[in-house]
Amino acid sequence: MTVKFSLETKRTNPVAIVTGVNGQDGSYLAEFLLEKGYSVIGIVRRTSTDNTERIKGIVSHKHFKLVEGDITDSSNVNSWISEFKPDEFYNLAAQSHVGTSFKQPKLTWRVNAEGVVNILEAIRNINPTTKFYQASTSEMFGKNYDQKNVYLEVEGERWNGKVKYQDESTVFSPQSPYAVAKVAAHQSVQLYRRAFGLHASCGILFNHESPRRGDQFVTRKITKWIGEFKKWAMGVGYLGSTTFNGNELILSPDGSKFPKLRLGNLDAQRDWGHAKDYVEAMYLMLQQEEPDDYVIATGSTYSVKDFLREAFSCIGIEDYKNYVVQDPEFMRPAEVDYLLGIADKAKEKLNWNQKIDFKSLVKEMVDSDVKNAR
Ligand code: NAP
Ligand code: G4F
Repeated sequence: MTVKFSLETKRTNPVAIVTGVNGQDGSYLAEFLLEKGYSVIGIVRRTSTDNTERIKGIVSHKHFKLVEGDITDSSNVNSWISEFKPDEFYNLAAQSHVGTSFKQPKLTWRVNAEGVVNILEAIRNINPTTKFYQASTSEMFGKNYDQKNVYLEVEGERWNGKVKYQDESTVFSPQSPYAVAKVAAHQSVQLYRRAFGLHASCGILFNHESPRRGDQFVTRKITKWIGEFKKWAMGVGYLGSTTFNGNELILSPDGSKFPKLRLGNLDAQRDWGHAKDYVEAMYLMLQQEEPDDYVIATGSTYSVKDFLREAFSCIGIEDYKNYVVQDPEFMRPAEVDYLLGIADKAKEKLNWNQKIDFKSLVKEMVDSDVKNAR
């Protein structure tokens, strides 16, 4: 029996609006909140084809309601706040691809900056007790970092040196239209907190991934390619007897061809965590008495090359180099070279901790793409 969603539940359950609910983070957050007993209103944009793949497990949950909408339409945003009077509002909607933001800067600005002001205004004017979460990002740091001396003992050896890192006090230096818009949104949230007393917080989240990651982001692009490559190679039973030729892999002896993996900058370093861990931090921020901003990160950094090495090793290939081609199409006009976040504030104040490490994350993504390869 399907039980119809009803806001009667509001009397007993807290109500949360989640924008971008069909995105990677939105889908995990909605599941997390439903498990905590929330009623969740998930906002999706109208599209001509079904875009609810990531939330198929919850769409018919009795405390979940899917609402069509767009954060760039302020009348639309106002109507959600008036109708649902949410206790919490998680804004995860964004044009979230940094590379695309160089090609569509104005759209990125409208969604990632103006869209956030639409929500802040709606909360301020209609239901100022709604607590607000904004999805800020480590991209805001751009090329900037701080440095500190660290003393470590590694396998009995003492090591001391400087570590480059970003935390809540590192100065922003955005390197893309995406990051410029996110800084504007971040500072708008801080302003509405100071000026109007809103309970509005920003999570400065470093990169986080999962099998649900969009396939244009580098980690998923790699693991999806590996899944399809493995299927192709296994299909004719010759994994390991591939020859390398320009842009293609050729399987001997049947001669079938498969395009190599085309990537951009392989030297960029990222602090990669798991999305499931990170949505818990979003929730914790809104449970605090006082609103604030927090870095959420693992404290470790890996290059795209490191990710390639780890991911290819999951299917028994020790040297990825013959399988990858560098393509200028995927290089960015300006790059963020290095990210390593220190989440000490979140650990201390939110009691948040990362549970899934880099190796397990990569393995989970490769296994999932190998299993689901078409
Ligand atoms: P994602 O998978 O790309 O999800 C973004 C969602 O926003 C999608 O559901 C998209 O809908 C929706 N959206 C886009 N424009 C919209 C609009 N105008 N109105 C309403 N919805 C709109 O991104 P994600 O990885 O889950 O990230 C969630 C948020 O965290 C984003 O704000 C992102 O910028 C930020 N962030 C992500 C990371 C990360 O590493 N994942 C790190 C820091 C911050 P469609 O499906 O229709 O496109
Ligand atoms: O996976 P990416 O596209 O993620 P990026 O640019 O770091 O942005 C992601 O994380 C941010 C948090 O820091 C979020 F705010 C943002 O919404 C998004 O979720 O690229 C990672 C690195 C970059 O240096 C890029 O230049 O990988 C490099 N890269 C190399 N080849 C590539 C490719 N990136 C993509 N997308 N595709 C490539 O072929």
